[in-house]
Amino acid sequence: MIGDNKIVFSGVQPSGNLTIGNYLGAIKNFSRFSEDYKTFYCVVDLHAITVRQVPAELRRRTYETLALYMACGLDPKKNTLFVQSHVSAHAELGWMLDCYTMFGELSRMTQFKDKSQKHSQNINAGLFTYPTLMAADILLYQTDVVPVGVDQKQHLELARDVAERFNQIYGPTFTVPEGYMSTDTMKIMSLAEPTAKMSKSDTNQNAVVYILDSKDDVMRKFKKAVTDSDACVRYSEDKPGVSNLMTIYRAFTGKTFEEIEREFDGRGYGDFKLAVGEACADGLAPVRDEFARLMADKAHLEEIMKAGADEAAYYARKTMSKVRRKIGFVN
Ligand code: AQP
Repeated sequence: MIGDNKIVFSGVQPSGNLTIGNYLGAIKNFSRFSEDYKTFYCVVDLHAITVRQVPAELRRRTYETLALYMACGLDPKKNTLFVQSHVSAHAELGWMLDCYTMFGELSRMTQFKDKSQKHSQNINAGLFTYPTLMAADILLYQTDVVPVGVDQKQHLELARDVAERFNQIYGPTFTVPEGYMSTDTMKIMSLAEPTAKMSKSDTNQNAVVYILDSKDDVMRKFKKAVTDSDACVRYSEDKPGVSNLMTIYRAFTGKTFEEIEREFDGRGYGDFKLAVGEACADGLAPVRDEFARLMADKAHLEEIMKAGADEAAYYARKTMSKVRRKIGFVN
């Protein structure tokens, strides 16, 4: 708690162009907490380098991710917006928590297994200890609630386990965080392979809708989206393509699955895909416009980063001095 307010922390990696999965699964939910919680939203650049990044692109995407946070409705006056590498306590606590995390626990993480397969030439130690750095991000701010997509559930469980282990050894030190996963949009799937998560690093451009895609691109991608052969708009586990499009349509229109099924009863997939594309492009248009406006003033973005990092560092210092004392480091 800070004052009377519970604490919220979340982050997004500047590891590619952000997708509607990142938007619907995470960022769009962030602003729900702005009024009644103390919120920290971070651009997690330290996490991004677990996969090789082109330096100029990493720098540009760090600005872009911050601008997207704001374009998606996060007011820097109500939310602490900052860049992870600007607050050195993240890396410092990350190392300490490595020493309270078991090799076996990290070996079980599905993201590590997936990413090791995808990046078999670069299975670095950071990729392996990624979840401990994420635990440090969260525990540093004594976070109560972490809004994330369902793909991060396993990492969040690990953060809870590490916090409980540390508290058991040294007495109450960290708040044990809860996840917040919006049931509506927990996992948006690839348009080309609807049993796989939509991911910003997917190399198939038709599989992924980016927040900043033009309307033409959005429409084209939905037109090509993989469905099935029974030409019936119905939500069902054995219809992953259609169900994924219904989830996206519901998120942008607020309609229920029953309403969507009625709306497209007896109509082909062509009409349906067109409607999903329209709803998505229209929903993203204001974000795109605001993003362009914000990116035109880099100095302003830098001021926000700086103020956010100063504030985050203030709270991080409090946790770090407690942790150092408990572990037995000389002050
Ligand atoms: N497809 C998705 N559906 C719902 N939520 C999603 N998130 C990501 N993809 C989906 C959520 O977005 C937040 C930020 O994700 P991240 O940048 O930390 O990394 P990620 O989960 O690894 O996302 P990507 O897009 O798959 O990135 P790459 O390709 O770089 O690995 C998280 O809360 C995540 O749950």
